[in-house]
Amino acid sequence: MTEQPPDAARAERVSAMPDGSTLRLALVVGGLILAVLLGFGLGRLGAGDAARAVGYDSALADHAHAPGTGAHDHGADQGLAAQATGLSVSAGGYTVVPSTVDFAAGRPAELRFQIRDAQRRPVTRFAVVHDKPMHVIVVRRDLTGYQHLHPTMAADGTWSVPLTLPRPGVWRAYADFTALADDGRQTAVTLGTDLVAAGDYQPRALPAAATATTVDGFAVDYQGNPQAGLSVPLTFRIGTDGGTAPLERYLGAYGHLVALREGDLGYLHVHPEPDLVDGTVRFWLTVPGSGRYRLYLDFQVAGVVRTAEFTVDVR
Ligand SMILES: [Cu+2]
Repeated sequence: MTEQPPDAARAERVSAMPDGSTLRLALVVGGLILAVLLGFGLGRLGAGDAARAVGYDSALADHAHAPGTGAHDHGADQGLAAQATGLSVSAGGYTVVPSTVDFAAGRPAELRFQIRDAQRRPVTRFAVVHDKPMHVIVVRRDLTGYQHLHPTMAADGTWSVPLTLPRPGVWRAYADFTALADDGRQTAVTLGTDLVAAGDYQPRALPAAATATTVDGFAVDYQGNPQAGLSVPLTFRIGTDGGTAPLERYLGAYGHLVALREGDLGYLHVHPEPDLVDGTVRFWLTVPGSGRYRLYLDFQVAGVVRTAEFTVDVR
């Protein structure tokens, strides 16, 4: 006996009944009503919702960029960009599997992990995005101790990078990558896993919101007003000796900006413009909702990368 799809089997049973024609009519009418209701429901979804509902992978696929291009053009996927990531060890069919999550505070160690696919196989093919196939961000639960690392991959797909967690506490490590599937499909994912440094955790309060700060003698400030659900430009100026510091490209762009959300450490992608604007570096940031966020701007001057941090209060 050949297998039939459930619908065909049901239709056959129905037509075998004495008053099959009446039932068939009822089924056809019911199906029409269902189709109308479904169409109505889909029509009510916003553009971003529709992209999430149907085209998640394809919408993300254009997130990968050729080596060194740095810039992003994401006019069409701001619904996606508005979602915080890095909240889960699994997303998009990929899972981060750390070798160990236990670290001794202040002692140099190594962070090692694999990315596994839905069949639990280690992933070994990644697209180069911002000059690197893998970006790792590490930060403590209170949003202090930010580190931006680039691990190297062994042939078996194990990534490793030296890591010191300087103070006790629970830390979050984010793996930000674009996986290449066998069929060439690209999936941009940020996965998050907690790391632990046992000891006396003394959390620090998040600094008050400010648009200016100083790091190693560089005065860094930004203009722009982040708003929930909107892609908003943030323009950073790095000042030195009364002028604008000569920024150098770092990882294919004049700056790298990461935004993390207070409360759940949600990770936001931020997209830089490729060129300086009057000596400033501009990003487009979409925050998914009100709340406080910590911004981390990596910039390079005279071959040295520094990080400027800001608290943003989005109402
Ligand atoms: Cu990176």
